[in-house]
Order: sequence, then C-alpha cells, then structure tokens
Amino acid sequence: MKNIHEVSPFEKFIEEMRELMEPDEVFIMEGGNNEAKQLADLAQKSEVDGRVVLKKLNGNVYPNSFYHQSNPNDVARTEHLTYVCTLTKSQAGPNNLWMDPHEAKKKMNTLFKGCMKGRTMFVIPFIMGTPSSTMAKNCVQVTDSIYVALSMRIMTRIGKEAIKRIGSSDNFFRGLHSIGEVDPQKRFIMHFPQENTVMSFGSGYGGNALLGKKCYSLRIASYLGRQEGWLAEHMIIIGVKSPDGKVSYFLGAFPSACGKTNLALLEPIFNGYKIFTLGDDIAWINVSRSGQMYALNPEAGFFGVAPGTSSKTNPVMMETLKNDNFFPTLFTNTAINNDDNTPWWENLTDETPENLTDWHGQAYDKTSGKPAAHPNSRFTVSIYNCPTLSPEFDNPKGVPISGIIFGGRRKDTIPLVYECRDWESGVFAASTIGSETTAASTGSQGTLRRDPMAMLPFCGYNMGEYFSHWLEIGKKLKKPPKIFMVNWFRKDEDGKFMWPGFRENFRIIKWMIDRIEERAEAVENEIGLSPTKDGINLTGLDIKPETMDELLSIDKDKWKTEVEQIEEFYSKFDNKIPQELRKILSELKARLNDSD
Ligand code: GTP
Ligand code: SPV
Ligand code: MN
Repeated sequence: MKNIHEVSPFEKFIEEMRELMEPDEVFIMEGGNNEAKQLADLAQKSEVDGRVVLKKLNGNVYPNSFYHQSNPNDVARTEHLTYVCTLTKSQAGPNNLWMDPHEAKKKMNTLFKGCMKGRTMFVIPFIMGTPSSTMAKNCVQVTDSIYVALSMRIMTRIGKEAIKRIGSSDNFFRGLHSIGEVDPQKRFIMHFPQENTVMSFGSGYGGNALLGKKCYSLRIASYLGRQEGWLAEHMIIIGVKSPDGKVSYFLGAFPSACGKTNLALLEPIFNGYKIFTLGDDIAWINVSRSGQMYALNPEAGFFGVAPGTSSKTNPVMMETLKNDNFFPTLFTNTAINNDDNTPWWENLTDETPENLTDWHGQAYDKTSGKPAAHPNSRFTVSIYNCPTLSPEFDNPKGVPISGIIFGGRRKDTIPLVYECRDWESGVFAASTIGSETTAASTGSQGTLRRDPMAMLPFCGYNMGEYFSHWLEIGKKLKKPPKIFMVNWFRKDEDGKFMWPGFRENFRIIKWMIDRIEERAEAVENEIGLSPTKDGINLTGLDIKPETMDELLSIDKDKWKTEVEQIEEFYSKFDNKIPQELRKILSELKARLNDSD
C-alpha cells in the first residue's frame, strides 16, 4: 500500500475517474508499437453499437491501415452541443454556447456516473508540442474507445515520456471522454478553461473526442494564450524554400474543410522551390524577446478530409498514406473497394469502382446519386509518414514566420488574393472572414457565416477580446509578418470554380514570397494591395486573361454589401470590438463610397 502522501496528482486523477466511471479495467497507455498492435488486435475483436471497431485493410497498398465505421449519427463536430463554461457568460462571448460551470459539471457527472461498467478505461498521458519545447503542454485523457485511444496515439505524443514529464506536478490538462451510448440526445462537449478541463460525452468523432485537438489545443489553449501572451490558431505551418536556398515560413488559416491539409502538403509547380510541411491544422504562436514571431504545431498527425484527395490533387498525402513508418493509419467512414480491400472515396480515382461497400456498410448503388464515402470521411495518419516533413518539425523554438495567409470559401466578392496594408488591416480582414459552411460540422451546408481567423467554432473566450489580443501581439512584433487574404473558391455563373486551385495555388504563394522579399510590385486599391498584371506567374496554365481579371477584381457593390454584413457581425459583440478595427471598417466604407 502506498502512503496517501505519495500519490501523485496523475494517480489521483486516475483514481477519481475510476470511481466516477466504474470501468471493469484500467489500461494506462505507455506508448510503443507493441501496445498499439495489442490495441488494434483487440479493436478487431470488439464491437461498439453492433459494428466491429477496426477492420484490417490491404497492407500491401496502405501499410498498417484499418477501417473504422462510426455510428451514422456521429460523423462530424457538433457545434450546437459544444459549450464553453466560464464563470460568466460574457467571458465565453457571443461566439460560444455557454453553461454555468456548476450546472455543466452536474449534468456531465450524471452522464459519466458508471458509464464504463463492463468496459475498459484507457488512460492516455500525452504531450502537445515537441517534448523539449517550453511551449509544450502536459495532458491526460481517459476514454472508453479503443478507436479514440489509437487515434490519440497518432495525433499526439503519448506514453511514458508524458508520464515522466507530468511527474508529480498537478499542472496538466484533464480530458474526460466516454462514447456513452453514442446517443445525440446525450452528447455534450463541455470546456472548462478556468480549470484546464474538458468533459466530452456521447461522440467518438475527431474534434469531439480526440481532446488534444480542437478542445485542448484551440479552445483551452486560446484561453491560456490570452493570459500568457501567445496565440493558439486553426492554422497550417509550411516552409517554402526558394531557388536561392532561403526558407520562408508561412501560417495559413482556413475554416474547416477549406483546403488547409491540401496547402500544407503542396508540391511546388516551379523548379527550384520546395515546400516543407510542419502542420495542417493547429499552430501555437509566440513572439520572441527580439520581436520575431515563431510557430510550432502541437500535434503529431493529420486528421484529414478523404474525399477529393488523390494522386492528382495531393500526391504527397497519397504517399504519406502509403508509408509504413508508423503504426497504425486509420480510415473512417470512407467506402471500401471489395476487389482489393482498400478504402475508396469520391475523386480518389476517375472511375468509381464496381464493387464498393458504402460508408453505411451497404453494397453501393452507383445510380443512387449519393456519395459512397461520407463527405466528411477522414484518414488519421502520423506526420512522421509525410515525405515533405520539415527537418525543423521538432525544433523546440518553432519556426520564424514571415507571412500569414487567411482564406475562406466564397463563391464571390473576395478576390483570389490581396495583401493587407499592415498588421492592423490584416487583423481587421481576418476578423471579417466569411465562409460557406461545409460537412466538417453538422448543420446546413453552403450558407455564408462569418468565421474570424477560421476560429469561430474554436475560440475559447469572447472573440471581441480575442481581436484585441491579436492587436496586442502585433505591438510586440519588430517586423510583423505580411498578411495575405486568399479565396480559392470563386465560382462563375455556371457554378464552376474559376481558379483551378490545389497545386496551382503555389503560383499565389510565389507572389507572396516575391512581396516579402520586395521583388514584386503591388497595386493599391480600396481593400489593400493586389498583384500587378504580370505579378502572378501563369506560365503553363490554361486560364483566360478575362478570368484572371475577374478573379482579382473588386466589385464595389458586392463590397458595400460585405461592409454592411461586417457591421452587423461586429454589432453582436456589444462594445468588445476594438476601436482600431471599427476605424479600419469605417475607412474602408468611406473609400468604397468615395471611389464611385
Ligand atoms: P479541416 O481538416 O476540416 O480543418 O479541413 P482543411 O482545411 O484541412 O481542408 P482540406 O485541405 O482537407 O480540404 C477540404 C476540401 O476542399 C477537400 O474536398 C479538397 O478537395 C477541397 N480543396 C482543397 N483545396 C482546394 C482548392 O484549392 N480548390 C478547390 N476548389 N478545392 C479545394
Ligand atoms: C475541423 O473540422 O476543422 C477538423 C476536423 O480539422 S476536427 O478534428 O473534427 O475538428
Ligand atoms: Mn481543422
């Protein structure tokens, strides 16, 4: 028997969870391949809701890969069931659903009480960020899902190293998770930023259940960042090496399912350039004492949208999925090609295979008009499988940032690219990002909503204060990164994308580097700085000059409507919108009216 005084906060937490959830067994994950293989074996023999948790896929095509089919009611994040439970409602802001923390805990404890009877509780100690970094954070999640436990192994750094790093400290994130009965009526994702805790019940889906991801590394971390003077952002990190050997690092924020993973693994189309991948979803950003912005990716894997991924659109990701460095790789809610037991999704191949099982587990009827894979079907794969992984990925300092790209999914109004005049104008533009909603979250799709910095669903506190925090960060920067706005998703009258996107986006990145290196001129207009006529290298691209003009043009009437919508959006934040941003908005309005 251990003396009570020797029990560490980590052990105490496990004991509390055992008492609350009453599992038959407790499995503390120590990491390593053997343990992962043991869990994968167990998952192939276990059923949840009448579905086998993991099925082995063809290892000759996708090594170490498994298929997971979720309950059809559990295929995306559920923002309407996601709460930020700060002491006051105003701390959470109009951007979050709020519940009183006492009430929320009472509700969740009732759900968690005895929820793991007959099940095993997996205890996952993990680190967000490379362990040697001062930015890295210690975390522990408990879960009753083997699928979640294995996914956490891919997405974070789990095991002994985390246990050691936690040591006897009480300072670690606590994540409570159970899939419960996978009942949408009993599904809640509750955040307690003031207690460094998340309670998630009733869902096994990525952003709801892998608590190191959106719950901790964005919602809780953004709250911590505000207090400690750093930023937690929904951003990719890439390095772009130019022919002269210089590497420029970029951050890129796009709402869910708007192209981050694709951009993070881009292959340059021009000779002499190379892209290094550092992250595809989350960046933690700080400013050094000398005023330089640095960023690191707290995650260790990709949880990427499968549909649309192919050797044409994203060859680097296809290679990543076919690498065998890390065990395991998971595919969730894709279809299965029964001819060779491989996962399949829309646009993986030009032809739809004949013999598919759809994501519901039924024989696929091509004439149904429905997709075979769920539009939000995903793969979970280690970043160490990625052939373009940056040698700086594990640099504890992160990488120095010279540009930030913001984008949304807009069929009109927002041009293909423009540069913001300065940091404040960039923060303003980012605070107004609009995007058509996608399948990454449940609810209506294709409707325009404001999604500032692509953080609307992920900012763990009042967004008005978040904008002030961005402005404060700017004051610490000696040479602020240039801020660029992009829109890959402009459509023509027939509803077709006007810009080919994907690999061709590199043309735009190159223009940004030329701007940063002061090699390219720009044209001033009402909203910022646009490329000159020959600013973007279009060599080898079959695009009409009129289309290009249209893509870069600013339609004043549409922009006037845009300004009205921004005013309406800002009005939701009472008096929390910083004066600097209001001023930039009224100056923009005046410029649009003056230039008539
Ligand atoms: P989350 O993981 O949800 O945060 O998404 P993400 O931002 O990483 O998006 P991802 O790169 O997975 O792309 C989502 C969808 O957008 C996929 O269906 C892609 O095929 C599509 N997409 C990505 N880049 C482009 C582009 O440049 N043009 C067009 N038209 N579609 C794109
Ligand atoms: C997103 O929706 O932005 C994702 C997937 O990256 S999830 O992990 O569910 O948040
Ligand atoms: Mn995301």
